[in-house]
Amino acid sequence: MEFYKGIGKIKYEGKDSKNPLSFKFYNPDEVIAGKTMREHLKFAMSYWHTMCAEGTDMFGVGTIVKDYGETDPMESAKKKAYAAFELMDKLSIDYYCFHDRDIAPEGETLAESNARLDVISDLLLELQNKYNKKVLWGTANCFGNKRYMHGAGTSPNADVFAFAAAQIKKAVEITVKLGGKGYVFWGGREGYETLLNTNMALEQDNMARLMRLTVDYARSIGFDGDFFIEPKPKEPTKHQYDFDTATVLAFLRKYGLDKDFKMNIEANHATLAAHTFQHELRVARDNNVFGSIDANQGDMNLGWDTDQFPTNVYETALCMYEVIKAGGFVNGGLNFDAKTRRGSNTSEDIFLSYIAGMDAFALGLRIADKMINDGRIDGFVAERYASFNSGIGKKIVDGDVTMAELEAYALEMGDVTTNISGKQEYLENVMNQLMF
Ligand code: XUL
Ligand code: CO
Repeated sequence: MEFYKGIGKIKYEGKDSKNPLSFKFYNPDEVIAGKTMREHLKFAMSYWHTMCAEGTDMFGVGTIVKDYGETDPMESAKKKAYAAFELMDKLSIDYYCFHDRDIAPEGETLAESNARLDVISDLLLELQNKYNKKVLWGTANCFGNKRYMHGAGTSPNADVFAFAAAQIKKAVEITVKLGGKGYVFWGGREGYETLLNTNMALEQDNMARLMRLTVDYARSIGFDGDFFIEPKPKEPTKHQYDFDTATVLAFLRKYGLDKDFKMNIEANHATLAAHTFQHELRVARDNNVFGSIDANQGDMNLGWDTDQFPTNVYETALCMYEVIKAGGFVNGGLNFDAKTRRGSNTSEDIFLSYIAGMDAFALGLRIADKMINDGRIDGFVAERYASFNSGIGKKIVDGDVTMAELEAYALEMGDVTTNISGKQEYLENVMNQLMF
């Protein structure tokens, strides 16, 4: 059965093509800086948005039906799996990401939910082999069900903690079964609405306990991939504990979890935290915890997570610059945690959206490679800090100087006489020259 009728395999046709169902910039097998674009970008489909989300919002029902012609939820889940692989095949997307409840609907009991996951994961494994596709990462949806109204790992209710642990245990098992090399913790409702009813210290200690239990269990069943933590400052809770990369790093280090976790940086989460996407990537790279990316973009006029498909090439270029500088993806990749607008409600729109996102990142990769080969930006930064390569600067860096020696040096100088320009506008113009 074909789900996306009338849409064939999307091909690279180059930048002058007017065919909407073609790639203009993403040429999977083209080699850039020693690797194919496919290897650099490691695109992944998000199961929840693409296969499940029907365009509902706070004010209205869905605008696109995704039951795939079935009324029984398990039959619909099976069709969803077939449709997912047809879509990935047609778009040349090699990976997918899922929450447990995206692939198999929750049952009346945990045992029933687990049995459903067993059935669907058998089918997914069969389809992965048939189409040569892989899981990028798996995760557990510990936020949708009403039992998680006060959080999961940070719930004040120990029964909820236990239930979440059981759900995560199974999600890890399914991820391992499907060969996933990543497991994500996004703090669904791990945060608070008001401190008047919250024991923040206990909640954070408990979250760390849940993460430690998960890591130890996953390693015991042979998971050798990365755990990713996905920062977000707010939404759904007023204050999410995993506010941004710097906050998460402090948390991981406090609880001794920093060896097992890397970051999954989402563009729209960065901007919600009043950071740029590049800032979050840079903090991760500088601290050796860059792992994976949830590729999307927000709307700067709105204060929430709009999860739009990324089309801003300035952002994708600076993102891919950070990715290349970080040494590229290892177990991570570019997961399109993005959805079509509610008004873009056809299957064709889903394809057009992925094409837009993939082309934007392909352009980003091409430009990042140009930035690095051009060398002006890197050269400028190196030169800007050259005072630390010799003399007093080198002594500071080497830890080879005392406060008294620095004072003697400053007294001798009398005052600082030179400070070179930061040339921001010049560098922004270099970016434009490289981009256009
Ligand atoms: C929510 C979000 C999640 C995670 C996975 O903002 O980004 O979809 O990526 O749970
Ligand atoms: Co995300």
